[in-house]
Amino acid sequence: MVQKTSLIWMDGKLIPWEAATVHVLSHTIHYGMGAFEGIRCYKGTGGASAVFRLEEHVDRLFDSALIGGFEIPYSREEITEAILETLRKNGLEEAYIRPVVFIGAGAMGVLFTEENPIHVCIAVWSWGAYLGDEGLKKGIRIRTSSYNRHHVNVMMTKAKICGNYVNSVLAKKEAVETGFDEALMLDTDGYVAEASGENIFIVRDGALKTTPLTSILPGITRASVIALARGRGIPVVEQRFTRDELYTAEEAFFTGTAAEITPIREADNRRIGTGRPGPITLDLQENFFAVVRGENRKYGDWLTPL
Ligand code: PPE
Repeated sequence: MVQKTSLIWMDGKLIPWEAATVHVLSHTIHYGMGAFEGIRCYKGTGGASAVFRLEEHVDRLFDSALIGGFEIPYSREEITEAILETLRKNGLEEAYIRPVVFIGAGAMGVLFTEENPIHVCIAVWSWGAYLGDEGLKKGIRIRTSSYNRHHVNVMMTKAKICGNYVNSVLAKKEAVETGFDEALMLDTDGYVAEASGENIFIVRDGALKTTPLTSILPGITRASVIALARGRGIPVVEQRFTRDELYTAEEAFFTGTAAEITPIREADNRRIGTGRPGPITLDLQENFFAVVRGENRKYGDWLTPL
């Protein structure tokens, strides 16, 4: 169960956790139009906490709203400040941050109108390793989902729209119920797309390969890993690949705010590489955690101090 904190920011003010409730006729509950973000705040090695790539996450939230065709009734600066205030007032040094913008009660029917207010909430909580401590350390087992990832003209895949996640819920549930840790989702042409809540990388001949920004969410961790790898002299290509190319890869891993960098040790019951996190995955993991904890000045501008 999610660990309760004392306060949630709702429509401009911090209110008690229990008071952050919504009306059952909120449009988003029925039809799924809304947008959210997932952001992490880490405690730095020096003791001070900082939010990782806050500006990029706030920008993506506004992009999602623009794509969805609704307007966030606050500025980027106000949302940024609200996130920092919610963290400070809850006294969390490390947290997962969940801003959600949703369409409230008013008009019913698919079409929302000016009668439906746009609400914004920001909750924070402690969230450890998304796929378990052991998964983060030793790698996870994944299966190809029977569900495809969205076609680009069925859902707006560049947006983190609430309803897009019905597809993720179906895939994740199927994967877990059949004994796997996570679902690998193919695009509608049959190429590897992403996971239910993560982007994917494979390693071949010492180089990284990741899905191009076609039908996938443009992950901020993905972009960070590409920059980190290139900074360490590891070549990266953004190119479609098939599931058999994943099977024969030397290494593979998922990236995401929640999942961070999680190694994949097995796909569809086939061992990847040695079946243990490989050297490139471990190197990137180590460097990623050094960056988020403020140990690498080169990427200091990715951190917003609390
Ligand atoms: N693809 C999808 C579909 C996705 O949901 C995420 C984040 C990513 C890729 C990686 O994006 P980024 O976080 O910017 O690197 N998934 C979020 C929600 C997870 C959840 O279960 O809730 C997250 O990691 O916060």
